[in-house]
Amino acid sequence: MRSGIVAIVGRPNVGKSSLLNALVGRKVSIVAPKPQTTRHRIQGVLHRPQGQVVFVDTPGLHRKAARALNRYMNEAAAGALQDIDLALFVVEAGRWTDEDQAVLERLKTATCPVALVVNKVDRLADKAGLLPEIGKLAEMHPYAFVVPLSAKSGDNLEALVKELFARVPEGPPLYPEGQVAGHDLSFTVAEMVREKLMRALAQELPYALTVQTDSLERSGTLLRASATIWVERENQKKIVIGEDGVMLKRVGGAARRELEYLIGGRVFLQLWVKVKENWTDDPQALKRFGYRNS
Ligand SMILES: Nc1nc2c(ncn2[C@@H]2O[C@H](COP(=O)(O)OP(=O)(O)OP(=O)(O)O)[C@@H](O)[C@H]2O)c(=O)[nH]1
Ligand SMILES: [Mg+2]
Repeated sequence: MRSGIVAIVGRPNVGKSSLLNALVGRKVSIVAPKPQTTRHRIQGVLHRPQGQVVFVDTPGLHRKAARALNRYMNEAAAGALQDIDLALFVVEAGRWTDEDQAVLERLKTATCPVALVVNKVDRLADKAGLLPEIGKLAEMHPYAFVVPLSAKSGDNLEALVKELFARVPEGPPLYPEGQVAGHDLSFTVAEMVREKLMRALAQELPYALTVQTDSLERSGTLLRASATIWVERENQKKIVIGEDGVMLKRVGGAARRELEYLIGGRVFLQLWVKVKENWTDDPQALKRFGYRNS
């Protein structure tokens, strides 16, 4: 049996979480079109007859980290590079930015081998440019291997899985058979609500909120959950609730439906909105809301 730990790193929005979900075959990490969606290290497990790969999805490494929440996210991502077998550096096909360069500089100091994943190849209008692009990217660092793929369509995903199992060491499984996510249902509920908020709310508001599950109660196939959406100001609370509660209903409905699909049972979800001023830059509040590195 083979087993190993593989961290998925890169700048925000390149498709790290999408890749994790595609690899493990289930949504264990939330995905949104906006950058800085993932805020924690998220583990997902790929089970195959030949062994197990534990992936660690990470927040996108970013440079303008003025607030304590952003510093936490960057630390969470950088901290994932320790004690692992391989780092997957994810970039977007046809797009190399200064932020990608900054991630590469950081990876050059890592002690683990680094492989390059060129994601979103489905978006390329001109596929003929891909091969020369890969050639150029491959020259930038002695990567363990380079795989172009699409996390969205699944194109070439198996090539990556094959490379991974060729590199992870022999060892006992790290997770019990059948367990795909490293976190519990309480975290899933909070993240699902946050994903729907990220998708429903415009501009900056998603960055000013966090979600905490307050209670979970399972009876048979029914799950009763209650969660609080924390924002920084009263006017943000108004927007999250919406006129006549329309926004909150929409977000709650979307989260409930996906949770029902996930657990294969009925979900009763109650949402509250509260204000904690300036929480994104308040170390005490961050800890209280579960943003703890160590
Ligand atoms: N066309 C296309 N879109 C993709 C692909 N992979 C991811 N996306 C989209 O890219 C956006 C960002 O995806 P995420 O998986 O959330 O990206 P991320 O790197 O985890 O982002 P952060 O958590 O913010 O760092 C979403 O809109 C995805 O649907 C892909 O292979 N092809
Ligand atoms: Mg992500």
